[in-house]
Amino acid sequence: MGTSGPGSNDLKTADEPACITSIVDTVAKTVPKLRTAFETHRSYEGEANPSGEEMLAADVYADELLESRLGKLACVGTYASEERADPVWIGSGLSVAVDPLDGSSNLSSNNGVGTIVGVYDGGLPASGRDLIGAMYVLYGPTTTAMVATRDGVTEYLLTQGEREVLTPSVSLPETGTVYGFGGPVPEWSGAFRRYSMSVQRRLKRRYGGALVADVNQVLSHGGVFAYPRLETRPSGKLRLQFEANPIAFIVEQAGGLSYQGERSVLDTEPERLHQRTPLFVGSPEPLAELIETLGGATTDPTVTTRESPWD
Ligand code: FDP
Repeated sequence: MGTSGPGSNDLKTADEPACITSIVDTVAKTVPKLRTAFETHRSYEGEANPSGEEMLAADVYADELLESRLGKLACVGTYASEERADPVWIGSGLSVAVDPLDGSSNLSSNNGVGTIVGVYDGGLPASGRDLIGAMYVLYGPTTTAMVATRDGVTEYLLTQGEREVLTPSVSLPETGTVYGFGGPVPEWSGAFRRYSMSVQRRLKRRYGGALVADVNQVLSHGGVFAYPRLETRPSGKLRLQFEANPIAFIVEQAGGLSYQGERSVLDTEPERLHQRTPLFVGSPEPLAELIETLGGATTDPTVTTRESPWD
C-alpha cells in the first residue's frame, strides 16, 4: 500500500485493530435502526442491484445508512456494497465491503436475515488474503454478531446498540451435526450430488435461505454449508467480495476450512467487484471429504458452461 488514490491505505499496521473495533462498534450502534427498517421498508424499489436482483427499500436504506456511518470513520478509505455498482472512495484507509441486508428475500416470510462486513487492507476488488477482519450480524430471535480478526473469532449479543461477549473464542468442532446446501438439486454436479448423499447419512439438514443464518448454524453446531455452482449459474450465486470472502475468513479463523472448487475461497483471484463464486465452508472433516469428492469437479461433464442469465 502507500500509493495515493483508491485502494491506498496509509494506516499503520498498529492502528488496524483499533479500526476494526470502531467498525464493529459502528455496525452495532446502527443495528437498532436497521431492525426497525425491516418493519418500515418492506416494499420493492422497482430497481435491480448490480447483480440483477430486485432491491427492497430495506436493502437501499441499510446500504445508505451503513455508508454514511462507516464512511465517517477516519480509518475507512473505501466503502463498497452489493447494492451499488462502484466503490465509494472516501480517502486513504481500509476498504469495507458490505452486504447490507443478506438474505433479504427472507423478510417476507419473517425468517433470519443478516449484515456482512469484510475489512480489506487493499483496494477493491481485493484478495481474501487482504482481509484483516470480517463480521456478520444475525437478526434472529436475538441479534448477534460474529467478529473475526487474525487473532480469532468472538460472538457477541447485541442489545440496543451495545455488545456483550457471548462466546469468547468460537471454534468449529472436527465434524459437527448440520448441513445446508443451496440451489436446485437437479442443477448440482454429479460429484456434488454424490457428496450430498454421503453427508445426509450423518448430518441433519438445516437450510433457511440466508447465508448468515445458515452459516451461523454451522458455526454453532459444526458441519458444512455449501452453495455450489449450478448448471444455470456456473460461477455460483454468492458474491466473492461481499459474502464468500468474509464468511470464509470467519470460518477459517474459527478452525474450519473453505473451498470454491479448486482452492480456499480466500485464494480466489479477484477479477470484478461483483464476481460470484461457489462457496463451501465448514468443519475440517466434512470439508476434507468434500475437497476429495470434488477434486477435478471443474471438468465434471454433468455441469455445462453455458452462459448464465445472472452474470
Ligand atoms: P437473497 O437472495 O435472499 O439475498 O446471496 C443472497 C442470498 O439470499 C444468500 O443470503 C442466500 O444464502 C442465498 O442467496 C439464497 O439463495 P436461494 O434462494 O437460491 O436458496
